[in-house]
Amino acid sequence: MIKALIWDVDGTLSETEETHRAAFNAAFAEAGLGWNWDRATYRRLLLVTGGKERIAAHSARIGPALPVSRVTKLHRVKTIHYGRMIKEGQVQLRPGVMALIRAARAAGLHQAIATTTSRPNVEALISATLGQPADQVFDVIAAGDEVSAKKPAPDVYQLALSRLGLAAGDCIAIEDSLPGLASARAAGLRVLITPSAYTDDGDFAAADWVLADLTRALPPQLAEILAPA
Ligand code: XBP
Ligand code: MG
Repeated sequence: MIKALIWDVDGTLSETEETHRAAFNAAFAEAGLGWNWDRATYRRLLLVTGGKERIAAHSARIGPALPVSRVTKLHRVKTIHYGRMIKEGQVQLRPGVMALIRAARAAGLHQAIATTTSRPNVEALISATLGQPADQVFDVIAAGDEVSAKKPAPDVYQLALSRLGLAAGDCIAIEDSLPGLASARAAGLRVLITPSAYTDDGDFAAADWVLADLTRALPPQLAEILAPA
């Protein structure tokens, strides 16, 4: 019996990674680092989950590795740029997302978020795209800055499940990436994948369902619950 949907954020609710990439580059320019991540570089770097971890991995690869304090400061500046860009209206929800959020709510399903990004970024995105505070749209929010191990570790999905008070078998995860798929599977959830601009080359054979986007026919188990009574 499906009792909840657990939503990934970046790439799933919205194509936000282009805005993250612009925010990273704005922080690097402000710091006079001379780094500029183009799309091909960023696609590769997205295999490292977490913005701080991504900056650290890049600096270690090109050397010299930046000290943790410098990485943390860069990421803090990046997050300020990201929030500003989102508030300026740079992104909207992916097709079918708002309709599914509403239909699931109407059908009495709980809705949660399980994301690698930080809580402030979730707040900025939901208020900019849905015009409401995130905790009025989602019953539970589990963010990357609340767990010690980010996706593909199961921690953030386990945190969402414990806050929902539900078993993994009662929930479906909606994701866009291989780290997200691995994380949700490791937490015991069934996974619906909607590949995004930066993950469209992924091998999602391990997913329970793969849809181009949420305007396509939903899995029957979900569609029948959402069908109007
Ligand atoms: C995707 C991520 C995040 C974002 C950048 O998160 O891996 O790191 O790329 O956000 P999701 P931060 O699990 O929602 O797909 O810089 O805040 O990490
Ligand atoms: Mg994602």
